[in-house]
Amino acid sequence: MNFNHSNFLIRTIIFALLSVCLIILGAGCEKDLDITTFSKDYESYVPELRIEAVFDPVHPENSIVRIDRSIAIDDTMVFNGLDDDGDWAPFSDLNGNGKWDAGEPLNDDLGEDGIEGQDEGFPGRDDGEGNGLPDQGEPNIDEYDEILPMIHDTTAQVLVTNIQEGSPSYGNTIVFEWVSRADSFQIFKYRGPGRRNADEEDPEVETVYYGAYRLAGQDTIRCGCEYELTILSEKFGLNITGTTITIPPVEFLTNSRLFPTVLDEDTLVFVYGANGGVAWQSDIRSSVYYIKMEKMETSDSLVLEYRHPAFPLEILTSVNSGIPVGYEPLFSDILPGLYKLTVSVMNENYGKYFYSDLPLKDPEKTNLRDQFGNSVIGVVGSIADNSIFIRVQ
Ligand SMILES: [Ca+2]
Ligand SMILES: [Ca+2]
Ligand SMILES: [Ca+2]
Ligand SMILES: [Ca+2]
Repeated sequence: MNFNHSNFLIRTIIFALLSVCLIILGAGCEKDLDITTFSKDYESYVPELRIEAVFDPVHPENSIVRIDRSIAIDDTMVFNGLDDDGDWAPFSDLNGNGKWDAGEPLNDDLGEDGIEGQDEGFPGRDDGEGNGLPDQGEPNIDEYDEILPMIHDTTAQVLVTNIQEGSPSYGNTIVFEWVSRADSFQIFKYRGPGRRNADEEDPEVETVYYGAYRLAGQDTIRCGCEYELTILSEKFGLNITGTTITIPPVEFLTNSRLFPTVLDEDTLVFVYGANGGVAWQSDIRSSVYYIKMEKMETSDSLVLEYRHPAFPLEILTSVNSGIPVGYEPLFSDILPGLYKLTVSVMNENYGKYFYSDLPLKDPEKTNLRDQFGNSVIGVVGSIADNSIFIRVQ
């Protein structure tokens, strides 16, 4: 689930940044000017709610509703330049003289550019570097751990009602409850002299948790049902609704006339060095696929090989009576071994939101509306996954 949610915060902030940038561009300024010079121009920026509700009928417990507010770059409540969670590390004063000397590790005390001064002949130290104090721009200052809790809306009511007539749970309303560590994503930190040659350095990987609303109680999200999401936000005075139909996972086409394959129990078998591929068909309402290829290093360890979005292929779909068909080529350079291919399929609503260049509040991009009929940034949609094992030998 992480691929979509990990970008959520980033996109929320980028949205805020873009809003600010547009205002600044409108003021005709140069990029080097201090952004605070224009604080009057964007002090009227009003934070908005951004909602991402994604139902997973295959693993209902993975269904998630994120409710955050967008923020402006000058939001000094959120970006306060302080180390609010106490994980910032000053330089190591190895000789105990109370000041930073050449050769002493700077740790997080890298100055406002967040880069070590003498790195690759970079001229001198910048403001705040090695001063023993936390400064804005340094690692572990205003980082995700600190700012995420400040942008989450933890107080909303989140209700999901099955509005699919004939469904066993028609009319039932499911409650989603706030969970402070609902999911996580990973960030890669590049430190030290190799920072600008990131490819050469092994990054430090940090897991960042964020809060969201999760399924509570016994009821579940089903497949092929229409749901209405209702979000009551007292904080924003909004009553937001949207509907979506959950769609089933893809069905792999093994040994079909079009895609003859060798299937050994549940595993597709390919010959090393030969080109091949895996095909699947999916619900008529599918829009975007997301492919994840992992290698099984040991019996319980999967290592990500690659992942990317994909789309139904028109030609294959037309020869499949209009039922969407997707295809993932397996190239001849895939080394022998056991792999797991996971195909996630997004329904129309989620696909439009996830993969479109439209502005965030375009009524085509978001299917959420407030009580006044205005578009709300975000989506209610569904995603379902299915996996198949592949042996290259
Ligand atoms: Ca010293
Ligand atoms: Ca400092
Ligand atoms: Ca911190
Ligand atoms: Ca802070």
